[in-house]
Amino acid sequence: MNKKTIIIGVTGGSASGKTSVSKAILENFPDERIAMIEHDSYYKDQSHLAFEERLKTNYDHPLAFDTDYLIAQLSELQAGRDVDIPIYDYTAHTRSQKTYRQKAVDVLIVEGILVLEDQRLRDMMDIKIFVDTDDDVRIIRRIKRDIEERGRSLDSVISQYLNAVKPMYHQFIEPTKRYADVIIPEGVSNVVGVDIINTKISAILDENE
Ligand code: UZR
Ligand code: MG
Repeated sequence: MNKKTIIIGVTGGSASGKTSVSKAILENFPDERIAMIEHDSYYKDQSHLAFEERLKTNYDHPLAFDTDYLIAQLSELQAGRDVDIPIYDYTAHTRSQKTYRQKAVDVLIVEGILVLEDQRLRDMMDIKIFVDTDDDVRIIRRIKRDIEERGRSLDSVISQYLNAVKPMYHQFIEPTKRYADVIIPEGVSNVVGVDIINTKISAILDENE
C-alpha cells in the first residue's frame, strides 16, 4: 500500500511560538518519520538587488515568498523523492547559495507566518494549527530574537514592526485563523494543546502503518 504523507500547517504571528510548537511536535516522533519545513526558507532570492534595496522589501507580505516552489517541493516529498531546500540568510536578506537535503518522511510540518494564506497550501494540509500569542509578548520576543540572532538594531526592529509586521499581521495573518482546525493560545507553554496534537498525529501514523 502507498503511504500518504501527512502535512501539518503551523502558523501564527511573528514570534508567536510557531517554531517552538513545531519542535515540540518533532521531538515526539523519530527523525526518520517527521520533519519541519519552514516557509521562511522560500523567501524569494534577492541577490540581484543591492543590499539597500533589499531592506525595502515587505517580508510580511505573501508576495515576499516563493510559495510555488514550496508547493512543488512538498509535492516531490509526497511522491517519496528527496529535495534540496534553499537556506535563507536573514542578515543579507536574500537566499544563500547553500541548500540542505530533505528526505521524504511520513509527517511534514510546514511552519510560517503565511502558510494558511495560500489556498493551494491549505488544501495540502491534514491538520492546520494557529498559534495565538498576545501582540505585546510577540514584540518583546521579536526584539530579543532579531537583535541576538538576526543581527538587527533596536530601532530597525521597532520600525519594521510598526511599518510592516503589525499591519501585515492584521491584514493577512490574523484572518487565516478562520482556517485553523486548532488554535493554541500561548504556544509551547500550552502543554495540553501540544499533547492533543501529538496524540492525533500518533493516531494518523498508526492508521498508516
Ligand atoms: P518568523 N524577515 C526579515 O526581517 N528579513 C528578511 O530578510 C526576511 C524575513 C522577517 C519578516 C517576518 N519580517 O516578520 C519574519 N519583517 O521574518 C518571519 N519585517 O519570521 O515567523 O520566524 O517571525
Ligand atoms: Mg520562527
